[in-house]
Amino acid sequence: MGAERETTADRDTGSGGESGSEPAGPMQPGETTVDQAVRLAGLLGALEDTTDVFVLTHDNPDPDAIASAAALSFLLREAAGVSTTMAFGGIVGRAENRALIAEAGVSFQRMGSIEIPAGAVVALVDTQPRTGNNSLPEGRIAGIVIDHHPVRPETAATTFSDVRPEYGASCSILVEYLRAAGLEPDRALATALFYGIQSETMDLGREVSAADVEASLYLYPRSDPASISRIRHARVPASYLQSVHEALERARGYGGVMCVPMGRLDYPDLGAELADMFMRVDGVEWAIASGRYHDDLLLSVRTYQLEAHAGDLVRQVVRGRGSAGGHGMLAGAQLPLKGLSDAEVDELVASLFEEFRVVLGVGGDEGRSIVEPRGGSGAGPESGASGSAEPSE
Ligand SMILES: [Mn+2]
Repeated sequence: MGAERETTADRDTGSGGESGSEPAGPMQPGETTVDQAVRLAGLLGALEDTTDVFVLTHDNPDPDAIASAAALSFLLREAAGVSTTMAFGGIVGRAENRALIAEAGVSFQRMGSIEIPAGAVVALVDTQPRTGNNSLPEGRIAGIVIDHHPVRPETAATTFSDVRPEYGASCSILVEYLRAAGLEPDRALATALFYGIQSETMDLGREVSAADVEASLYLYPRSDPASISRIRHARVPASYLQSVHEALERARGYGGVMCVPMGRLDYPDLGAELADMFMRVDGVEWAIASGRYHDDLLLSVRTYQLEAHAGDLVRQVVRGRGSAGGHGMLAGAQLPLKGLSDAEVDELVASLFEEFRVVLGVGGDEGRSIVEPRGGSGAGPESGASGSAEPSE
């Protein structure tokens, strides 16, 4: 249990433990008032007489984490007059997420290049202490935790925690705080929060609660549609298509299970992005992508099966070999590879996928390819048998 950690690669950086301590059901539309006022008072009370708050998200933050951090920062500055610093470990790789940061006009410090000031209250958003997917230093206690992953026992040590596993996005929790505080998000923040919820819930189609819908309806008229469009349709480097190409070649389907063992990843959340891509294929119920980033093997798992407990499945397969976590329909894991030879890494990857297939009850065969080499007869476009190979245009 102590070794259990979450992936840093996924938007689904969930936590291990059981859900269940904090609040009951999702808040219904219009019900924001009493409970939320109490929570707001608790949150502000956790600041005591600090003037400095250090807002930390999980490593390699996704849109939900980025926008939630920006919202909490805004809330604490406006409602408590404190100064805030936002930070994360790892990198933001995905084109949409980079665009989000640019559009939101927010700036984050990178852990490793900055120390948390001794007197600052640390606020964790979209993650919890000791999950392994954030850069909260050993021994440092978080004062504030706001998250929607299953509650971790370590979270009990914080001065103020608000963990709502039934919510689809942390952003939706933050929206309730802003509303309770009577703070109107500006256009850029409303845009970021709106996009954070849509991205995390697959446009309100995955692990969504009434609160996520309500928050989205509140945010959309306050957001900038053109800005959302620039985020959604962010330009990608050509190398992204190279990765997609590689993924298409490597992917194997076994019944409704798509396995995508990648080599090295250009950035940590690429595996999650590719798993999402394969979930669009007809008949696919599960997508599992793996890839190496630095000295870790990252796994991303997606399913359409609402009660599938993807997080439990990944923990079961990974066991003592790394850390794993997630929600019901999306999960991830991280396995250290340091010291392993390339052959040993290949072996590990093969055995992980084999175990996934066994647990999911699909094929011992070689699986089916997703793409076939063009033109079985060798009549590809480059087979310039005839004289003039020059294209005439
Ligand atoms: Mn989240």
